[in-house]
Amino acid sequence: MISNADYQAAVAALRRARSVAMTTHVKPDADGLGSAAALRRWLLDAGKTVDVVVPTPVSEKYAFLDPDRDVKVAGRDVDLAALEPPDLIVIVDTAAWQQLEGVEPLVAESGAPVLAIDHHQTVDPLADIALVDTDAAATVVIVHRLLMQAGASIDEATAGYLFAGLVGDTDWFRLPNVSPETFRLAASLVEAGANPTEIHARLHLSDDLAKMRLWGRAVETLHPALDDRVMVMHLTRAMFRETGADVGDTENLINECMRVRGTKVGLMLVETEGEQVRVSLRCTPGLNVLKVAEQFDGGGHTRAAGARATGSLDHVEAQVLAAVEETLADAEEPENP
Ligand SMILES: [Mn+2]
Repeated sequence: MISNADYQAAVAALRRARSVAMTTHVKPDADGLGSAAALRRWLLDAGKTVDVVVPTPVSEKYAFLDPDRDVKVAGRDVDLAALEPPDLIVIVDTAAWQQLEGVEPLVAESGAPVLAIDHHQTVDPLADIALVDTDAAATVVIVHRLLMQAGASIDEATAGYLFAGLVGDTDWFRLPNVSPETFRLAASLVEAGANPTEIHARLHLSDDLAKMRLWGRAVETLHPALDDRVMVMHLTRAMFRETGADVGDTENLINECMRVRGTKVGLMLVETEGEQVRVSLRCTPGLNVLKVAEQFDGGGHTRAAGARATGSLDHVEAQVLAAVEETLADAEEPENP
């Protein structure tokens, strides 16, 4: 829960700042970009200077969340060392250093106060003001509350940005993070002009063939582990090379693991540069894969978490499965009387 006083403090900090730099996590998603776009629109309206700098490139399907083509990628479009220090830094949809690789200098070295708006479990002490509500289905839910507190009006564009974040993080209201509040917010955003059909088409009917081919290759690697309770997927560097797909094309791919009947834990392993492997985990209700990710210095949510590890795919798989087995055993332990 976030207190009213916290919202007031955040609104006051935003009002005070003449220049604001905003950022979100690596592999920016609809929630992070939608949150940033909504806040940016409000701040620009108030006559402020706003820079949105993200750690890694933005997938083309999210271009509608950056209509002015204003979002810059750190290191590629902007040299953080040369950036004029802003009056305030706003981080949306993460509060974890690990998710900010590439924009740490902005957050750590500019000397400006930091406002973090997030709904993830992992909260590093990086913010002066933290609006963190792990019960919120998406960061846009918190951003919407903040805009309401500030007396901002939700116009058609802003409604679309917030709606995109909401459906992105709830997978179109299918995940257990939804509540009556989620649907009430969705209804009010549609009333304000958000167009679900159009947003669905932008987000989901815009894949390129390279991505579809990568997904086909990835699905072929699916194999069960730990008595069929875990479904594992491997992505090698060669698959990216051969299909022409990029890492951004793996977003939501892990959900394919969970489609196999009886699967309790989905594990996707992606080979990246060097001997690095990106580990993504999903699980059914009642299990906790965040505990697994944390053993590898990762983070996320109870049922959707991630980390990085070093070694071959098979080596990392064995290590992660050992941790998953503990989690499964914990969950199966009978409750104490
Ligand atoms: Mn989110």
